[in-house]
Amino acid sequence: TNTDPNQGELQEAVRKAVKPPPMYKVILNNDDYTPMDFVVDVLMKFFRMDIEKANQIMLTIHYEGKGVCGTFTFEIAETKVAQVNQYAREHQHPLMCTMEQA
Ligand code: TYC
Repeated sequence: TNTDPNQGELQEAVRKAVKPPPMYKVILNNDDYTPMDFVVDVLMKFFRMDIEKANQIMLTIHYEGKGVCGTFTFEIAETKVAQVNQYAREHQHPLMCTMEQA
């Protein structure tokens, strides 16, 4: 038995130190205008999917309204969202990328 009066604080510090970080899903949303091929390119370029996986996720988004591209820590998720939205705007497509806590 440890009778150290600091043991509680130490245990709490260790628990915090090993707690996994919150994770965020990066979501692509469907729209009526972005070409299917462009969405497939985005999934391959920014989420490193092969063409079969990219096609599968694109069709899930098309038929179900949205789909998960990946799950990341906050900073990585935020960067993916910004990069995809900038790329879509540069190509004048309304494609919308968002994130939500997993
Ligand atoms: N619905 C689009 C079309 O019919 C295709 C599309 C798929 C758009 C996924 C956005 O995130 C998206 N051209």
